[in-house]
Amino acid sequence: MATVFLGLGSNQGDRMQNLRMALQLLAHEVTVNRVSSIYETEPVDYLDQPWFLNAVCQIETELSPRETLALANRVEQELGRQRTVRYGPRTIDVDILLYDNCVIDEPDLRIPHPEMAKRAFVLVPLAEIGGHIVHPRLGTSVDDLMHRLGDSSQVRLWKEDKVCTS
Ligand code: PH2
Ligand code: MG
Ligand code: MG
Repeated sequence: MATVFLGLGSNQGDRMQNLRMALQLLAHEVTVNRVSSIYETEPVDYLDQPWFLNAVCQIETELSPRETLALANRVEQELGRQRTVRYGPRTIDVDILLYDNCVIDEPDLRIPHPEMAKRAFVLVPLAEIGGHIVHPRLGTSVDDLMHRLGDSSQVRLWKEDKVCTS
């Protein structure tokens, strides 16, 4: 059984619903153990796009890294993701951040996620559910990576407006 951390992001359509649906689809195939809070985050890399909702979940699975990638891609397709601009807007992005202590460097599959250590929108939710996890390439915990982080882009806890009818 592998313990895997997935990053989820959405900045098109009903962002919250997209995250919920992605988690539901994942839960059909793997055990979703923990889900971070949802954060509203300023776009990075490609700046001219709407703010994202981001979260991280921890799953347990018998799927191999490549099978987990196929599952992530399937969830993206089912939620109607169109691949247009690299780093650009998307209904849903499902990224493998960490897969046990695996280090994989293949053209279409890089684990740990090559960008994770420099992204606040990944490290803030990841630290919430896996701060003690050690990045297998850098040998540094997620908590420490967060403290050393140079990314000043905004990451705010997202509170849904709840309409109370009772
Ligand atoms: N994903 C990207 C590029 N930029 N910015 C934020 N805030 N959140 C994301 O999930 C994100 C991004 C490419 O995957
Ligand atoms: Mg991504
Ligand atoms: Mg992706």
